Parts: sequence; C-alpha cells; structure tokens
Amino acid sequence: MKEKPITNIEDVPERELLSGGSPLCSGCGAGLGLRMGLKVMGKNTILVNSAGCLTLLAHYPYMPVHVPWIHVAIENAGAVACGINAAYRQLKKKAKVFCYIGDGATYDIGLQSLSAAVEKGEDMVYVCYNNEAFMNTGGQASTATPYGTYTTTTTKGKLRNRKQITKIMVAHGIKYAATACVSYPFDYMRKLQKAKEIKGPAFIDLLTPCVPGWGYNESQTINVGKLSVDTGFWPLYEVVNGKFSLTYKPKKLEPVKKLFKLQGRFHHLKAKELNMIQAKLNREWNLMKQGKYWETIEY
Ligand SMILES: Cc1ncc(C[n+]2csc(CCOP(=O)(O)OP(=O)(O)O)c2C)c(N)n1
Ligand code: SF4
Ligand SMILES: [Mg+2]
Repeated sequence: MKEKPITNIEDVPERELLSGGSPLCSGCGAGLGLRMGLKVMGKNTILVNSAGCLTLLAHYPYMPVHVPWIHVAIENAGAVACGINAAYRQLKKKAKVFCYIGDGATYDIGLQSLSAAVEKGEDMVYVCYNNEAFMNTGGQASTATPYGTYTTTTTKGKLRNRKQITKIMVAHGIKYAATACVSYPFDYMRKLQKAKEIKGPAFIDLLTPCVPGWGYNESQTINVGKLSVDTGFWPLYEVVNGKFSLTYKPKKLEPVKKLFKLQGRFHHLKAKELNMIQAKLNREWNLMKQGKYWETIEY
C-alpha cells in the first residue's frame, strides 16, 4: 500500500524507533538521519549497520534501536542483506532490510559487497550516511572526502575529487538512486518512502554533517548541511530507472566560501584554490540544470 507522501511536518510519522540520549556527539548528523530513517522505514525493518560511529549506539544492555539490528563488519553489509533476505524467504517471513552504512564502508571497504547485492537485485534500502571521512577511527580521508579537505591523512588538503558513487549505482541498473541531506528532511524522507516501495535495491547517499570531522560548532549542523545544498556542493537529485532530475533547485547558488568559512577542515584553503573549487561547482551546476548528469565527471 502506498503511503501519503511526506512533504511537511504533519506527514512525518510520530513513531520513534530510536531512543534519545545517544552516546554520539552532540549535533551528530548521522544520528539524525537514522532517527528520520527509522520513522519512515517503520517497525517491520531489519537494520544493518557496519563498523563506524553508529557502532557506539549500543552499550550492553542499552539498546536504543527498536527494530532488529544486526551489526556487521565494515566490508560486508551488502552480503549480510542478502543473507537476511535468504533466511526470511526460508522462514516465510517478510521484512525490509535497511542498511545504514558509513561512507568509508560504502565507497571504499564494502563496495564489492554492495555492488554484488545490487547486481543480484537484492531487496533492500541502502542509505550511505556520509560524513565524508572514516570518523570512528580518527577522521581519515575516504573516497567520499571532497577535494581540498583537511583530514588526518590529508593534512595539506585532499588533492583528488570524491568518487561519484551514485553514478556507480546507476551503472548497475538500479531502479532508484538519490542524494539527500539531513538538513532537507522532507526531501530525504520522501526519497526514503520511494526507496522503500521499490522491489529490489534502492540507494540513497545522505550527507550527514559531522561536528569534530568538519570542525564547526555543534549548533550549526543544520546550517552547514543546508549551505552544502544551497552552494551546489551537495546537489539534491534522484535517478529513477535511469532518469535524472534535481529535486531541489536553489534560485541562485550561494558562494562556496560562505560554506567553507563555517568549517575548520577548509580553513587552510587559499583564494586560488577557492576560486578553482567555485568554478568547478558552477560548471557542475550548469550541467545538472540541463540534465547532463553524466557530463559532470571531471578528468
Ligand atoms: C576491514 C576493516 N578495516 C578497518 C576497520 C576499522 N574501522 C572501524 S570503523 C572505521 C571507520 C568507518 O568509516 P565510515 O564507514 O565512514 O563510518 P564512520 O566511522 O564515519 O561513521 C574503520 C576504518 C575495520 N573495522 N575493518
Ligand atoms: S564523529 Fe561525527 S559522525 Fe561520529 S558521532 Fe561524532 S558527529 Fe557523529
Ligand atoms: Mg564516514
């Protein structure tokens, strides 16, 4: 049965499947994304989470997640999703697998497992909570880390562009792939509703600001995420059966230096690098507005 589309606060399910008082950092975007995610996914969900910051949520005997939760190794969330589905088929039971997995685990260490599950057409909603680094082990760069970023392994700023994971998913022939951001909650939850309705795999790359990794004040999580979208640094879009569309178009892009000013991880950047990044964002945004999704890869 199709649910009423979530477009405003009235439509958001009241159910809380994540308890408050978590040990995550105050202002953690990933925790917020999980809370909203579980609201949409509902009770008949099996949560899969690989090693990362959210590992910290469970401290025996404290269990804040009110659906079955399987915590797995960083490299195998996709394979675990396949295993759960196979077991449920045998048991003649039905539940939706909800993988909520970090960027390091998705873009890097677990990519083969995710790729295999998507290729098999496995029924799952896979959300990559993307804080743009391996945060649980001290903030090392992942391939989701953007160009120019300071991390503990790129102390002069990363010199490579981030991997375009959503395009990799689309190239698998996935029916639904999208980007989202916790600062645009209705856009995110609406996308999750669509993902949940798909029979087969659906993928969402969810930008989740991270207080210590990005170096901003904990009160600014929503602002940082909003500005990421409003500067074109994190465009919101979806690709449905291969068809690309922007789901939110700021009238005019905000300058990227406004976004970078808020985050310590960009404070080392000089005017020349800022101009270069701004020019790249402008190019990408112009292409996206024309629907030229595949042309935004830079060589
Ligand atoms: C094969 C393997 N390599 C490295 C680790 C160590 N490790 C544990 S959590 C983590 C960081 C995961 O990063 P990400 O998936 O982005 O999640 P985040 O910590 O940012 O929430 C790493 C590298 C591991 N558990 N397994
Ligand atoms: S390090 Fe970042 S992702 Fe991890 S708990 Fe803190 S704010 Fe959340
Ligand atoms: Mg991460």
